[in-house]
Formats: sequence, C-alpha cells, structure tokens
Amino acid sequence: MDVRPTIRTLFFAFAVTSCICSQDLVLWYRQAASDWQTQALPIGNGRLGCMIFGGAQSEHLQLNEDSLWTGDEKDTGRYQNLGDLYLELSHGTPQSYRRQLDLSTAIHAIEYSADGTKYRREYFASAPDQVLVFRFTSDKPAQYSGVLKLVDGHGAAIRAEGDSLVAAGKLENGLAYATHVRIVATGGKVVLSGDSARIAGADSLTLIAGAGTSYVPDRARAWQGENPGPRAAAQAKAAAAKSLADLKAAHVADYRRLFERVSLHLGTTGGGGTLPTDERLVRYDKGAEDPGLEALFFQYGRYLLISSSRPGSLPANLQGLWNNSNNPPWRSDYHSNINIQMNYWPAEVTSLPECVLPFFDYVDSLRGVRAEATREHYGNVRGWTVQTENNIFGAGSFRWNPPGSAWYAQHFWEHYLFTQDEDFLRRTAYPILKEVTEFWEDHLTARPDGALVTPDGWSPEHGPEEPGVTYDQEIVWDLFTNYIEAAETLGVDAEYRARIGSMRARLLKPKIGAWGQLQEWPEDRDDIRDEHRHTSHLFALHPGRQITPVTTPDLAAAAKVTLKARGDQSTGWAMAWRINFWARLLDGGHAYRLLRNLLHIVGKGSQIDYGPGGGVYSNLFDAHPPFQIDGNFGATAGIAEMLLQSHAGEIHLLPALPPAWPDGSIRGLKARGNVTVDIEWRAGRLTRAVLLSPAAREVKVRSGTQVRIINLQAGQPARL
Ligand code: FUC
Repeated sequence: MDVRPTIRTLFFAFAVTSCICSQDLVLWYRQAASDWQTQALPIGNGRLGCMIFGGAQSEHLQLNEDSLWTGDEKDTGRYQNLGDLYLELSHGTPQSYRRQLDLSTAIHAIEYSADGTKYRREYFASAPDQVLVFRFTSDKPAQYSGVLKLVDGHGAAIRAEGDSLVAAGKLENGLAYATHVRIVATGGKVVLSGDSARIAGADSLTLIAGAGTSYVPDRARAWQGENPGPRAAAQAKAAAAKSLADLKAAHVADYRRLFERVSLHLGTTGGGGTLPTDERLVRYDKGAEDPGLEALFFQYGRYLLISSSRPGSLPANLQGLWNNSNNPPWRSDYHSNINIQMNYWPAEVTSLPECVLPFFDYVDSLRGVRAEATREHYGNVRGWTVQTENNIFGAGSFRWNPPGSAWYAQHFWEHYLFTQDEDFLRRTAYPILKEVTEFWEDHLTARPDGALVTPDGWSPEHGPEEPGVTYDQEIVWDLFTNYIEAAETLGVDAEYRARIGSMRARLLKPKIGAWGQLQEWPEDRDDIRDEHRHTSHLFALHPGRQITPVTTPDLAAAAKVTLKARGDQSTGWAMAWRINFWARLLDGGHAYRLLRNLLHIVGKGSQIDYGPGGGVYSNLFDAHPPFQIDGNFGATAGIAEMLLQSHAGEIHLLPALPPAWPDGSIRGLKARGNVTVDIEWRAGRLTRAVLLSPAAREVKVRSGTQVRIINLQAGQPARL
C-alpha cells in the first residue's frame, strides 16, 4: 500500500467525512452477525467470495473460491470452504454500532466507536484486481492493536511469508489451492509468525486476499492448470501496490457499470426505510406496506448475481459462491431440474447479459464428459444430457434428468434473443441447440397412437417414472421450437429444421385433467390436495412460452387451476417460481401475494426442510430452508416479469402490476430484441414508456388491451 506518513491525515479525514448516505439500496443492522447463514453478509467478485460477520472486537471473515471442489468426472464431490480470517482487536466495547451493505457500490461498511475513538471499515471484492479488500481506519492514530489469524478450510498449516499469511494445500482429487493474505499497516508494528499477525498501534490496516485453485474448465487438460500459489500472491501484491483510493475507484466503477443499468422505484408508502433491515422484515411480516423493501429485494438479486457470476468465473451454484462447509446441503452444487436455470432468470431481463457467460462456459466445458456418460447410460444416442446433481468436472449423480440439457439450451437461445448477438448464436448457441436436439431425435419414442414421448420421464422429484411426463414433453417442445427459430435466423439446415418441425408436431402435448388442472402426467392422477414444491409441468407457462393467456387460453386457465391447488406457501425457490407464473398469468395481485410470502422472515433452520416453511433470513438470503440462492434470483426475475414481458412476440408493458404498487418507475429493463425499456406509472396506469434499440426494428407494444406497432429507429428513443 503506497501510503506515506505525510498523507496519513488524509485517511483520518476520509474516515470521518465519508458517511452512510442513500438508504434505498442498503441492507443494515445495529448488531454484528452471530450466524453465518442468516445474518452474515456476502461480498464477491464472481470468483472470490466472503461472508462477513462484522464483529467490532472479534471479526470473522469466511472465504470462498468458486472452483474449490472435491470430486472428479465420476464422483460429484462437493463445493468447499476455502478458509476463515479472524481478527481480535483490543479496544473496548463498541457503541453506536452499524454494519451495512450498500448495493449501489458493493461496499460493506462497519462503523462504531469505542473508548472515544471512531472506527470505520470498508470491505469489497474487486473484480478488476481479483482480490478481496478489507480496510480498517479510525479517527485517531495508533488505535489498531490485536491479532489476525488465518485458518485453512482443510487444515493446511499456515505460514508467514513476508507481510502475508499463506495457506496452500491439495485436495484428494489433486486440486491445488492457495490463499495469500497481505497485511498492510500504516504506523505501528506488525509481526507475523505461524498462522497469525500481531498488530500493535497501527493507524490503519488493510488486508488484501488473493486466492485460487489449479482448476481449469478444460477436460483436455484433465481439469488441471498451473499451481495457483504464484498467481494468488502476485494478485495480492499487485493490489497492495495500488492506493486504496485507486482500488476502490476501480471496483466501484466496474460494479456500477453493471448495477446501474436498472433502477426500480416502487414508492415509500408505509415507510420502513429508516429501520434496520431485520426490524424492517419483522414489521413487513406483520403486514406493513414497504415497497422500498421489495425494491431492495429486487436489486439484491442483481447484486448477488453480479457478485457470484462474472466472465471467467464458474456459474452461481446453489449458494451462489458463499459456503462455509465442506459438506454443504445438496453439495452446494449445480442442480439441473430447476435451480441453476432459476439462477439465470434475472440476467437478461435485468440487463446483466455478461453475468450469464459463466453458465455458458460451464455447459461448454462439460459436453465431452456428458456425451460419454449419456452414451453409457442410453446406448447409441447423439448429443448429451445431465443428471440432477452436477459438479464442475462433468460428473452427475442422483437421477437422470433427461430434459436438463434442453433446458440449459433455452438460455443460449434466449441470450441471442435478448442481445441479438448473431455471432454468439452461430458459434456458441447453435451447436449446442443442435446436438441437444439430436439427442432427442434419437431418444424420443413413438407410442402406439403415434405420439412422440420421452421414454424415461420423471416429473422432478414427484410421482413415478413413466413415458411422456408433461415436464419432459414441454421442454422438448421448447427445445425444438428454439432450434427451429435459431436455424431459421441463421438460414441453415433447412431440411433438418423441417424434420424437427414435424417431430414437434407429433410430440405429446399438455392436457387438461378431470378437475380442470394441467396434468402433470399423461395419466390423469393429479391430486387436488397435493402441495408439492415442484411445479415442473408448468414449464410451458414459465420459463417456456408454449402456454400463454392469449395464444392458449384454455391451457392457461388449467395452469391457473393447478397453481391455486399447489398453494401460496412452499420452499423459497418454489414461491419465487410462482411469482413468475402468476405474472405470466397476468395476475399481479397474486404474484404480489407470493412475493410477500417469500419475504417472510424465517429463523435459523440449517436443516433441509421440504415443507412450506420458505422465506428469507434477516440477511435477505433466500431460505429453502436452508439458504439456497435460487429463490433470490427467481424473485428478482419475477418482479421484472410483473413489469415487463416479451416472450410472446410483443413487448408487454406492466403486464401484472399489483394494486400494492400504484405509482412507480423502472428504468433499463431489456425486452427480447435488445430493446431497452423504461416505464413509469401512476395510480396503476402507464404514464410513460421509452423504448430504445441499437438497430432499427419494428416492435409490437402492448399496454392492457391496447396494442401498437412501433418502428424503432436505431439509437433513437421512442416515447409512448
Ligand atoms: C431440487 C429441489 C429441492 C432443492 C434441491 C437443491 O431438487 O427439489 O427442493 O431445491 O433441488
């Protein structure tokens, strides 16, 4: 850290004047966290993550690196904890304590006073510098004395190296990992020995953590790259050579470039904005209105995606990238029957298309292993598919999920639809769409009545295995439709496209059952009292497009009957999905009811619970329970879906605006076709919309029952 004593006064000035300002985008608390899952707060740069407890006298920082996985191509293994930093400070009891996470800057700050000194910390995870930064200042010199300790998640011995504490080790699968924590103090004295650094009378303190593993997403290299130690050390060293102001400015600029693309205002009716987040949630739970909290929850999903999924990182797993256990629930893995897909629902519509790239790279990396495993399991088929549980080396476990790869392929096609990036479509999306289509061409079987069915269907985690379950059929319909449209767009494979078109026509289609419900299985055996969390047979309503209230009103009505029967209480992710369903059914009031149910504050619950007890923790993490991040992402997508839809050939403004949000505005959402949409409304009615497309295009715009055709000129905002 390039800080000379002559400019030390500047730091004190900084510490005193920098205040905690905009409340709208802040999670904050009057006490430190005492529990990882429910109270600690996350920061991340896509690859490196940290959960922060924020204790004044005893700080605990739990560290993650997203590729620290056990397992291999055969064994699914588990996502691992990297390690922990503990800092014990020798000052007295804190007063006027506050910790906060500011979503507008992705900076976690802590302020308090003790023994007449004002203390302030700022923590952030820098994507440009690939390090975690923890900065400690105060308004008086020489206030920092204490002990910093690094603990490795796998018991590796810690060594002191220059001004760094270093952990390095190897997992049983041969994956090497390393953590380098540089300790930079101004004033005072720092002595490193063994696993600790003793700090005496420092004016300020900066910890800079670099970390990595030897993982590479490349089967041809047996998933092993170079030893990560030198790189982690170099990253920490390079960051430490920069001024804190530069590090912070680069981080904030980089983060804001993504985050600021979308803003949402739902008003401040009912207040709540001045309360700490945990108290605010309790008040909300008792029925108070707090649209500001709902907008905060929307933006939190975007914050979490930016923090857990960046170009070059692995995709967001079941816990994003935050995990303090070496045996986490469901391995903290990539579940293919809803969860990893839900993680990416908000990405395109809330204008974070680059955050999906890790998912595409991940899918690309596992194609080889999956093709082999698929042939081993299914015999002579082309293409590939996945099992339910998946790791980063292509291995899968638990049951096969035949349409899993087709659902992945939907994201590739949608990325093209949203971005209009034809190069991506040609080089990346189309080959995947085609090979997965070929899998189904080989795998579908004809029933005696001629209908094409998936032979080994299983509606996720519900009911028996049998041919033609609705979930499979709808996803294959979606795949074939996406494939055909992709081939048409590129003007390729005309014959094959026609062949897939005729196969699509023969697919067994969704059916309406005895009590008016959408059937989950080909046999009508749905139980009206069944409140199972999975609603897989509604895929066609969302995220698919086979069922819409306009094009297939009868099936949409049946989907509504099913949804009503399944109820409004479930696990976190299941409620998040239901927000999206009700939005697609154009019922804003019901979508809102689900959002409220999801924003129900729940307590500890680190055990897996499949009951209806989902909600959020006081840190706004989604509670399955336990913590599972898909519900955060699904809710953000659901809120977007209430305000803008574009899956049915038209841009639908305010399709499911709930009565609870009479006035508001949203800026920067994306509609398919790469159209940026700003919307304002008053008294529940659209007052202004602005559409902007980088290329000239004709769009159909719906508001209520009014539909208009608008010719957008390249780069010219069109006001409605
Ligand atoms: C799916 C769901 C569970 C859980 C797990 C991680 O299999 O059925 O509820 O979310 O993924």
